[in-house]
Amino acid sequence: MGELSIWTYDWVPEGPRGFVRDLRLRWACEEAGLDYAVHTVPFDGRETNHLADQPFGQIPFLKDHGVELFESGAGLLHLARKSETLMPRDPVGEAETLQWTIAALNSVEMVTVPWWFLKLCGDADNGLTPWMVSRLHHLERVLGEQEWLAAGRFTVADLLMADVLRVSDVRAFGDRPRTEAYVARVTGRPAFSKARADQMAHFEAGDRKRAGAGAN
Ligand SMILES: N[C@@H](CCC(=O)N[C@@H](CS)C(=O)NCC(=O)O)C(=O)O
Repeated sequence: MGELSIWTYDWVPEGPRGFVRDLRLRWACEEAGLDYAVHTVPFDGRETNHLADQPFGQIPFLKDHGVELFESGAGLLHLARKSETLMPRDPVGEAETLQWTIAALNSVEMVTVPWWFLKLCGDADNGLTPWMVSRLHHLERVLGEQEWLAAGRFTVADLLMADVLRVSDVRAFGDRPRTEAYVARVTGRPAFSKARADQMAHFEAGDRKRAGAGAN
C-alpha cells in the first residue's frame, strides 16, 4: 500500500478507548506532521483474522510504502527515523532516545502491564507491586534531574514513557510529583489531544456501524 497507514481494530469496548496502542502511532505522526491513514481489522475474530500482519492477533501495526511493522515500539522507531522532531540526528541524542524508548518498553511497561492485568483480575496489591514501585521510584529521581528523558528535549522516548505512565492506576501508589508533572507536560501536547480525540471518534464510529449492522 503506497501510503503510511496505521492499523487498529474497527471497534473495541469502551474500557480501553483512549488507551489502545494505535494512539502511540497516531500521536507520533501528529507530532511529526506526517500524513497517515487509519485502517482497520475486525475486533471480532481478532485471534486469527490478521495473523499475517500481527502474529499475536493484536494491534497496532503499520504499513509504509512496503515496510510492514508490528509492535508499537518498532512502529514508533520507524516513524522517528522519518522525523527529527521525534529523534535527534546527532549520535548521542539518537542513542539516548533509543535507550529510553527501550527502557519505557522493557523496564517500565514490562512490569506495569502485568501489574495492571493482575489488578484487573481483582488482585490490586499483588506481588508485582514492589517491583513496579521500585521502577517508578527511580524514574522519579531521573525526572528530578532532567525535564526530558533524552537529548534535553522532547523525543519519541517521552511520548512512549508518558503513554505507559498515563494509566493512572499505575501511579496510584506513592507520591511522585515530578512524574505527575512529567505525564501532565507530555500529554499536554496538542498532538496527544488530537490523537486521543481521533481514536475516541474512530471507536464511536465503530459503535454506529455495529448498531447499523445489528439493525439490518
Ligand atoms: N507489545 C504490543 C502490545 C500490543 C497490544 O497489547 N495490543 C492490544 C491493544 S492496545 C491488543 O491488541 N489487544 C487485544 C488482544 O490482545 O486480544 C505492542 O506494543 O504493539
